[in-house]
Amino acid sequence: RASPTPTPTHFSTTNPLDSTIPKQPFVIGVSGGTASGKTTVCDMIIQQLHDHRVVLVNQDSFYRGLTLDEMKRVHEYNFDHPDAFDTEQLLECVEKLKSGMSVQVPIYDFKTHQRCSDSFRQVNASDVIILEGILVFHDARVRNLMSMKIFVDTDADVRLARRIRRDTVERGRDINSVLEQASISFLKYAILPSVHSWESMFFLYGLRKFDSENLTNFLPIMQYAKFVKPAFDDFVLPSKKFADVIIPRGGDNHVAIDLIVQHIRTKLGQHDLCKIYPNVYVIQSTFQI
Ligand code: UZR
Ligand code: MG
Repeated sequence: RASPTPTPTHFSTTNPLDSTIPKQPFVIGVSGGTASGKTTVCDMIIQQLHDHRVVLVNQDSFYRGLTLDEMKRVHEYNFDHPDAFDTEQLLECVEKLKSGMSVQVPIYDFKTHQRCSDSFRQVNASDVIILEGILVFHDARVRNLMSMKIFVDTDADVRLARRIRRDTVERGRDINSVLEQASISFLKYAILPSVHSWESMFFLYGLRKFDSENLTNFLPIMQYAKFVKPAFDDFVLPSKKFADVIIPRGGDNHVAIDLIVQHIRTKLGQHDLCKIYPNVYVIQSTFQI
């Protein structure tokens, strides 16, 4: 899958300051519950590290495409379980990036639940690799490739509200009426704990008709109650203990992001002395003789 790339210069011995230590990209893992603000945090880090080459790899890209049978029963498919991802492929991809190779990352379509069969996203070797996703801390082998692990910690009700909005915008589901009818705290405390089946959900909403239109409207909430929330409790939250840094309030926490960026800069400066890329060594001013 990886394209044949020339041996990266960071393994070359032409660096006058340091010819022995092979330089490796700085791999950052960013985890947290759905709609916690992972992508926002990553974007902010990338923006602030503008003078380094940074690439973002999403765990989402490694969702397995659904089979025909799974597609027929898509409302019963658990997208929040570790098995929903091709972790072997993700591991191989991050290992290659870490060793300075460029890779082809699959493209996953959230609307069709399929992978794009004929195109990939080319991700080039870089100074910093950010790996983002709900379960990037789950597999120890993936975790061990990370130089820094960040957990974005945002309240569940805030995440649910964002998640419903995002589902509406991205998948054209008419859930606004639901949000107008029921406040988020009502959903959290009254509805979600008592939802055990589609029928009880409809009963709680005073809906007698179990028709396809209602089904579409309630799919994001049903998925949240049945799979997203339990999987968060079972897999995402326990992986928080592996984090080096926990960011409360996600992208709103500018102080935390500033601190993280400073740390990355220090680390890159410390053990690299020079920037890994571009292919010509740039001696940083502080080390110039
Ligand atoms: P983030 N997901 C989908 O909704 N459809 C898919 O085809 C694949 C995944 C959702 C998944 C999970 N849950 O909670 C979320 N469902 O994507 C993870 N249901 O993405 O971290 O950006 O929220
Ligand atoms: Mg995301």
